[in-house]
This record gives sequence, structure tokens and C-alpha cells, in this order.
Amino acid sequence: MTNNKKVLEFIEQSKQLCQPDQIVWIDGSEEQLEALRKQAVEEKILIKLNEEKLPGCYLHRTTVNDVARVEGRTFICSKCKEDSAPINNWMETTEAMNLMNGLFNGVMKGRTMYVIPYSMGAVGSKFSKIGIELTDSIYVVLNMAIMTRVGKAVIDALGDGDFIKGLHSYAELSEEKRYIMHFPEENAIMSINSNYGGNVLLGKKCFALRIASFLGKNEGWMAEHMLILGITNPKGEKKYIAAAFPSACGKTNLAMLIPPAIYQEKGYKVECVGDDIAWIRVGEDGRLWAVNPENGFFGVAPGTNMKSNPNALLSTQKNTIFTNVVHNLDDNTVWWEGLDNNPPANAIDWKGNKWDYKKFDKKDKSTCGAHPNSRFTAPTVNCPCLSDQFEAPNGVPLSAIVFGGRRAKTAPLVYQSKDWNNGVFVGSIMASETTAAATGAVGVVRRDPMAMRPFVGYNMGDYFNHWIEMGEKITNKPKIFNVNWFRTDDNGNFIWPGFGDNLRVLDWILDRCEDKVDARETAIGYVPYAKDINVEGLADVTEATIEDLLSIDKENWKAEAEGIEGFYKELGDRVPAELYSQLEALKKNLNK
Ligand code: GTP
Ligand code: SPV
Ligand code: MN
Repeated sequence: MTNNKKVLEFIEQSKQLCQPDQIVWIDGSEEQLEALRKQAVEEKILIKLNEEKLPGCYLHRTTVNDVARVEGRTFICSKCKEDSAPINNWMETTEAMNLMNGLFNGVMKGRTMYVIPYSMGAVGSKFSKIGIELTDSIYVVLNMAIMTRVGKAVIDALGDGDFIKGLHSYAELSEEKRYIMHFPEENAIMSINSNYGGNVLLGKKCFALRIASFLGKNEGWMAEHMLILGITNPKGEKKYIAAAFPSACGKTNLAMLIPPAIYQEKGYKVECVGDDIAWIRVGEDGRLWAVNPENGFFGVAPGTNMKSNPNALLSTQKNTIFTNVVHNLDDNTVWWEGLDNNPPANAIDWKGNKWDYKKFDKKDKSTCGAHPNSRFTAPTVNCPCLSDQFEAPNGVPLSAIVFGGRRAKTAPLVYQSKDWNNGVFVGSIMASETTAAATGAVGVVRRDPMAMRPFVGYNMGDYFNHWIEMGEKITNKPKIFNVNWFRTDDNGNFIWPGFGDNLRVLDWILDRCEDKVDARETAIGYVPYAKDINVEGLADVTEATIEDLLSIDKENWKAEAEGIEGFYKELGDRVPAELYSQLEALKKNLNK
């Protein structure tokens, strides 16, 4: 398939190490992929779903111990500890290589090693980057073929160029021997003993965030955990926003939102450019330009329905792989909590056991039919609101950058930072309740700067510094905001309706970008006047509700400032002095 010596050498070395029975190149053809789907069905890796109702769709169940990213077993390896730690798990490069070489030794005996050439970004575009993933998992091949551009065209575009090496084996799916290892200094990724999404689809979090953030720091661009969406107003003006929320905190939903009726009537339109990852560069015009390097959506299934996110649901109606959802045996389709109010009576749960929906107890996750982190892998082309700029070689220009997390109290519905560096500070102090997207406790507040805590491929202090340095290069800076859709009342219910109604907040954000609306200066930044958030057509939300959602409790924020200081200290001495000055300014404002 290629004469690229580095590619051939990588395959040969991996072959010697893993000792597969055979090697199969993924050429990207539909015939080859269809043959692999058939084989996966025969080998019980996939279940073919109802061809009339869900054409080209399949169901996969992972083993029970392998259902989410494993942050505790994910490492950023480097020669010098400080270049990765303290937020990342660190292992010295050679030690990690030796450990991994031991684990990969002979691991593919009796198996096939698939060679997946893939492009992050449109094939051949000047900002795209190429990776080669070697894997023994057909599930990985079929998911990568949805999530990225794969095959012959990619190898042709690579020519004799450089690429990111990725080696994966599901091995024995052992939790104790599971490692997701990154070697940013060697352009390499090694992942073993998992077969779940973010641990094994190496183009996604491993390459497009961890390795790419490191490349971006050295090359002067940014790889961020951000959705990208376009909003067209009734005058036909199109503006783009990028937003970073932690895993399972609403990126896919916001990226595909359906405008509320009153906005539709006025002629607003929302389009999706990306739902998870943005690669961002400074354009010749001094603005920031963003591309989505992916080609599919790896979205959270539970909660997705025709009301909350019809565009996402419609994206999953063909050529989609569902992972860890409920199998409806009556019509051979799928179901998950929050799809509709008709759980199937004759069903198999995500673990492969007979499932009785009558035993479902909202408070006990173990009674769920679908795993809380069950996912769909759907091609972007399926999305009814996909932007026509999705493959634009230079991406789309950003008017605003939005940060956001899941906070029951503290963070108001929305606020605006005072300038770029203050915006970097706002991103750096993000905190959010943990979700099922990673293994570990759910609902615990943790600091998650820029929603990148699990995804920065180097030292966090250096990462903050990179943001500050980028600001110096952007002559036409986007404004930076923070949002929180998740404030709760005393009964724990979300106060803000969220989903499509989030456009009401984005509307204010864009007005601020164009200096069309005033705001109230507070200790933390600019907050809307309640009357400026449009509540027209919202039954349960009044101006008083908005007042409440926008309120800032100074005592809470003083405690927050303490927490931030502790976090900065934990990060070590590479946190830029500028951010400490921002923190001092916040404290002073809170004591005014
Ligand atoms: P990753 O794919 O893990 O990066 O997640 P994501 O950030 O794309 O999150 P997603 O949009 O899939 O939403 C995750 C969960 O949050 C789902 O259960 C949604 O129903 C819920 N959610 C999304 N947006 C909102 C919102 O505006 N309000 C509320 N209350 N819940 C929301
Ligand atoms: C996330 O956890 O942010 C995801 C899912 O988008 S995974 O691909 O598993 O990282
Ligand atoms: Mn994500």
C-alpha cells in the first residue's frame, strides 16, 4: 500500500513484537468494511440490528469492567517528570516503553493485526494530521472508520511524511494490565487491555487532544475539548462559537441544538461543525479559526431523545454502532434510559442479561438497562444540522469561546470575562461534577481547567502559559464566557430548562460580542441584566428565575478562591504569574 519507510518499519517492528497471524490493511472501501461487519457478527462482536428500522446499524457490548475512559491508568510519558506531572500520571519514557513492550509481547498470536491509516481533518488539508493505528480489534476498525477518515486516500496523502504511531491490543481485557500510554516526545501512543471508546479509538482523545495539544504548544496552535457551532441570525449573519465542557456535560447537545419556537419564527438557524474536539489556529486576519478534526460523533446515548436532541437521535438512525445500550428483542432495535417512556418488555441489558424494566429504580444506577456511559458512534454526514463549513480547509472564525461545567451552586448561568487573560483565568478555574464518562465516583466537584484536565499532553502550568501566549498573537480576539446549565434548586432539580433554550444564553453572548447589550460588572466578570436574557415563550422561567440563576454568592466565591489557590499550588511552579495576579484581583473584588 505504501513505500513510506517509516510506516513499513513501524508495522514490521510491531509485527515482531505482537506476532499476529496475519496483517490486513484497511483500505477504506465499503466492500472491506462490509466484510468486517459480517465477520464481527459471526464472531459475536456485533449484533446486526433491524435493517428496516435501523439500516446499517449494530449493537456492541463491552465487558463489564471496560465501560469508560480509565484516567487512573492513562499516562503521559516524557523524559522529564515536570513536563507531564503533576496532573497527568507520569512514567519515564524508557521505563514505560519497556513495560509496554513486555505487555505487547506475542499478544496478537492467533489474531489479525489491522493497519488503519487515518486522517484527523479532511484528507490532504494543510492542517490535517495523519495517524496509523495498529489494532487486533474489529470493533476499533469499524469505529475508527466512522470517527475518522481511513484508508488508501490517507496513505496517498501521507506520501513519505510523518505520522503518529498508535498500537492497540485488547489483549485479555485485564483491568490490572490496562494502560493507555502517550509518548508526545516520540509521536506515539500505546493502549492495551481495553476495547472501550476513548481508551482505544486512538485518533480521538489520545491523538486529537493529548498528542495534538503537545504539538500545538510547540507549533503555535491549540487542540481543545470543544464543540463548534454556527448561529445564523434573522439578518443572515453567521457567527461561530466554540465551547469547552467536561465529558458528559452537554457538548453534543449544544452543538446540535434546535432553536426554541420563537427563535425559529424569527429565522434563527443553528448548525453543527463539531461536538467534541476543535483544532484552533490564528488566521491571516488575526482571528481564531477552528476545525473539527473528527468525522463522526461518539455521543452519550442516555438522555438523547426527540425532545432533548432530535438532531443527535436522527444522526443515529443509520450506519451507527451502539455500545452498551438495551437490546429490544421484539423488533431488534435499541433503547436507553431517557429515549422515551416505553422501555421494551422483552429486552437484554447492557451486560447481556435479561432486563426487567419494572425493576428500574432511578436512584440505583445498577438497575439501568443501558450503561450511563453507553454511546453511539454515528457518521457526521447523518447529522441534519451539519454545517456546510464542516470540511472547510481553514475552519470557521470564532466570535466567542465558552467554558462551562456542571455546578449545582456557585457558577451563574452565564458571565463574561474582562479580557483574554481574564478569560484564560476563567477557563483555568473551571470545576465540574464528575460524570460516568470516566471510571470513578460520579457527582464529585473537581477542578477541570478548560475541560482539559484528562486531555492535556504536557504540564498544566505550561498549558495555561500557552493560552496566554496565544492571546498575544490574536489581534482580533474572541470574547471569553463561562456558562452553567446545571444550577439546581433546593430539591436538586435543574432550574434552567437547558438544551434548545441554551440558545437564549448564546444570543446574549453574541450580542455582547457585538457590543449590542450592556452588562453588570461584578467581582467575577460581566453578568447579564436579567431582562436581557430572552424568556419569551418559556412557561416556567420568569425574570425572577433569571435573577436567581445569575446571582453570585460572595461567600461561596470566597471559598472557591481558596480552592483555586490550592489547585494552583498543586499544579506547581509553572503556573504563570499572570494567573496568580488574576486570582489576587478576584479576591480583592470579592472583599470590596
Ligand atoms: P462527551 O461526549 O462525554 O464529551 O459528552 P458531551 O459533553 O458531549 O455531553 P452530552 O451533550 O452528550 O450530554 C451529556 C448529558 O448531559 C446527557 O445526559 C444530556 O442529556 C445532559 N445535558 C446536555 N445538555 C444539557 C442541558 O442543557 N441541561 C441539562 N439539564 N442536561 C443536559
Ligand atoms: C469524553 O469522555 O469526553 C468522550 C468520550 O468524548 S471518550 O471518547 O471515551 O473520551
Ligand atoms: Mn468528549
